[in-house]
Amino acid sequence: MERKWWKEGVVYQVYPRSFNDSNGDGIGDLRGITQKLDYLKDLGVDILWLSPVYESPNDDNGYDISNYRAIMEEFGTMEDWENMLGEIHKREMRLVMDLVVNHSSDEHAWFQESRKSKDNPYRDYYIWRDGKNGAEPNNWVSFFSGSAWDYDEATGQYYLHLFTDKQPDLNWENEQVRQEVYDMMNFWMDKGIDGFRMDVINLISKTPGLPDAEVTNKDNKYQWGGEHFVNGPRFMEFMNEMNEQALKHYDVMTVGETPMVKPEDGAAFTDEESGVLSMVFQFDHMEIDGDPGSQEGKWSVKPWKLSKMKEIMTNWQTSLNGKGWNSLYLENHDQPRSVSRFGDAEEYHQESAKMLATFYQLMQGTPYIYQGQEIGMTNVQFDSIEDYRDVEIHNWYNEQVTEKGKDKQEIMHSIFVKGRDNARTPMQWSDENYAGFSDAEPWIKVNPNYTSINVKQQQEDEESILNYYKELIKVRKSHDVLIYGSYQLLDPEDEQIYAYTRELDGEKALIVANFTNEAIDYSVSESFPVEQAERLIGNYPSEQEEGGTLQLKPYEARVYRVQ
Ligand code: ISL
Ligand code: CA
Repeated sequence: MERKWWKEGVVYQVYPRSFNDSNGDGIGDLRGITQKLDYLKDLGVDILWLSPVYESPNDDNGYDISNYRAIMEEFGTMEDWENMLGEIHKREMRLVMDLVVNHSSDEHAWFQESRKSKDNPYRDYYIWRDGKNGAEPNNWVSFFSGSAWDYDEATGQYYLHLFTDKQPDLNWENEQVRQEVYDMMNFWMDKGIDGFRMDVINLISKTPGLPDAEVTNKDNKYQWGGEHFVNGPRFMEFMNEMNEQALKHYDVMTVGETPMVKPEDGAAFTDEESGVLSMVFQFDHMEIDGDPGSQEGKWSVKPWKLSKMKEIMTNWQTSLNGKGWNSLYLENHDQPRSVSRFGDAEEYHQESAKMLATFYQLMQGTPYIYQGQEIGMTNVQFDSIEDYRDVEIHNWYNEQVTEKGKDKQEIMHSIFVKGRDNARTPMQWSDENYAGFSDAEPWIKVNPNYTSINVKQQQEDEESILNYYKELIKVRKSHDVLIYGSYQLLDPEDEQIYAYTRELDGEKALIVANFTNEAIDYSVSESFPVEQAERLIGNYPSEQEEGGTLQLKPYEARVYRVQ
């Protein structure tokens, strides 16, 4: 396996709108990020991934880009951005930018032209079709509820948008579009960035003819059309071209956000010989508490099983071992907070947050930390739908409550558990007003628990989640076995303890994580001689135990090593 800086590093995701506001307008910004670089360096992260900071009308908080080569006014200027990049590099960290090219904003100049007339030179930059029998060209549902098509009066045709109606899909079949994208990527790489996180990149190629989706849910007017655009027919061809014309000329990392991707696909996409991406974000483990396989399924609230989590993670670990490379994450700006989701944010906040960090960061792959995760930020509940900002939440609420008349309480509950705004409340820096995020009222409400969960308090507390993250990052970095070692699952059926080993050139590590609020005696498999092992880290003070049985406390996690 090849050594790479992006395999050894830890990535920290910044959602700029909610990270740090430097000028008191209630919106996070680039200077705000620059002010916090020492904090990030001290945490031990190597790579920053910035969610989009390009010019945007913010229908989907920057994932709707109206100019790929300009900075969003609310976030600052190109000079601020260049200064930030310089400061990142000065600290020997790297910067990964978001690349959102499945779609643009409808306010992008290309779309403004495209919609003018059928013979406009930009018409074919997007996906326009005639209606069918007075209705949409096909039955596809949008990721964010309703039809994936919008009718445009000016020319009497429909355009495709897999996301909101302000995010028209770019037509990758058009060679000029692809060239524009590669040129734009080169523009940013020439400025010195270190990689891209590619938004829904495996949706760029659609089945020719855009056929109807199979009707899988008769109650719905529109259907999940994934079979016609997930890992579509020309996806690998386009990605190879992108590598040829842009990526391969720079020392950059890439991570593809790839919904519905399976381990076989992940292995092929990231293959060291024939792959097209450094790594992918898979979603199998994020669908564990819903109905997998469609976008609507995310809103169901289902109990999840540890044995299923093991099956999923292990499948990804073993399918990519020796071929490609995994990304490791429990949170991002689209997902609920992990301590609320997989831990116990009430009774065992600190213990379970540390346990979760230990469990996922020591697998084979590059660990990602989402802002606030390192202090155990939790989900939030706003009583009024008006306090939510996310377009996905509003579309879901309108469809279910306003249009279908579903029970309001039930829909609000699904939003409390699954809504994306759980991850988008302002970063909790201190117990001052607005959590120290801003001097003014933020664009979205602060989670009221900022008085007890915040960076300042955790910096002062040796036992804090924040300090544990620092230690964990150091432990991973100082042991190759934790980075490059192969992964073996122990006790697949155990519903309480997640235990696995890592192995590299005769060196072995054991990671044990108690996912329950009970004390459990766990006897370690004879394949790992725990009595002779050195303890590397744990979230409780260490104790002497006899034999190969570990007396684990609620949400306890431990790591051992033998040589
Ligand atoms: O948010 C999700 C779960 O509700 C995901 O399914 C998400 O819609 C999907 O992963 C695509 O996400 C990405 O593209 C979207 C944008 O809204 C998300 O923030 C982004 O991460 C459209 O650009
Ligand atoms: Ca600001």
